[in-house]
Amino acid sequence: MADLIAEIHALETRAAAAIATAANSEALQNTAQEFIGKKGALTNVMKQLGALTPEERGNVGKAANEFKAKLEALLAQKTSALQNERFAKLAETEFIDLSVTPSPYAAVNAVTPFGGHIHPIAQTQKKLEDIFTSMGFSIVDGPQVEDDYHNFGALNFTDDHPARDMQDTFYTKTGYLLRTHTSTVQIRALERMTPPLRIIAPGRVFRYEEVDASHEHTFYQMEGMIIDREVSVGNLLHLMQTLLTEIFGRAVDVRLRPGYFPFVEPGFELDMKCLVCDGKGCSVCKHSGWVEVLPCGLVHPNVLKAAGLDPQQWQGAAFGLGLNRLVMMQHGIEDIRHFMSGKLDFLRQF
Ligand code: FA5
Repeated sequence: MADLIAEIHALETRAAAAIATAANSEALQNTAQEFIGKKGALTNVMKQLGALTPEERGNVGKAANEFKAKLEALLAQKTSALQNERFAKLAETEFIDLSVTPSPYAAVNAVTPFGGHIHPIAQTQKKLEDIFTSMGFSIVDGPQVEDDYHNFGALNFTDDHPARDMQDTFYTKTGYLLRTHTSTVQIRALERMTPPLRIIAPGRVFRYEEVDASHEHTFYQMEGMIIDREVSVGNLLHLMQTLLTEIFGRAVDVRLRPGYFPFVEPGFELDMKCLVCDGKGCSVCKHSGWVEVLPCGLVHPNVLKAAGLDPQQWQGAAFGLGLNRLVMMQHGIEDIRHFMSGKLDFLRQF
């Protein structure tokens, strides 16, 4: 019996030393297993109890229980000492200075701070606005939810006009629609301004459109209109040329074709040579080498009349620039869907 009790005391000395030198909680757990675990040293000692008298068994059992209780107390003490040590180290290495103003982009990209910037379409819109205001144009706006009169009726689309189908329209349940073009603002400007006038109207338009590389359901146009005593096709084409040369910083290849819009007469389609494929043919230009960007024409007398102007006294020219496509030409963007994708990798290039 005395041997077994001595063995328990020896275990106690070894265990206490192991606990004192344990470097982390894993080492502590191993020590606990080694001495008081199911297959540990104490269990081995207890296996020898069978050879003892009941009294001796009681004495050895008492020594074993005391050993176990001491060890558990030492383990608990060391665990809390190790934890305190760890927290003290963390407080040094992971110190956060709450008085420093954080970067607004820290959460977006913690590795490389990234400053937000203006969307490429808005950048070009701003550039165009500067060009036009320097030529005496005012910037005007109109609602995106419109009525039939401003989107179609006043623009010389009669009720059963087949050209209404040219622009697939989103209608609301209450008889309104999402404007399909910025030409609505021609009418809104004529209602509240007196000629002579020069306006541009950049804005968002919507079409119930099958989306592909060059067609979006939601895109941007910039309307332009001049009303004066004498306005000619020559004035209009000069304006278009100025606009494109200023934006691209050089002369770009364009072609002019007759185009039909009920609100202009004559009407033109001004196409740009596709700069995504340099006219060779791609999905943006539908393999034609040309992209429709700038339809235009002289304001139809019926539009002037609807606005209460005498077509004998006043003439007008107007254009409806497709902003997304112009920006695609500027930067060689091969798919219109990138603009609204929200992809930062795309946006960061501009
Ligand atoms: C119009 O919207 C006329 N209001 C333009 C106009 C104004 C003509 C003034 C004459 C006088 P159109 O539907 O062709 O026309 O659209 C004009 C431009 O918007 C197109 O040349 C094209 O660049 C762009 N566009 C048209 N549909 C889409 C679309 N689904 N996605 C992206 N761009 C489009």
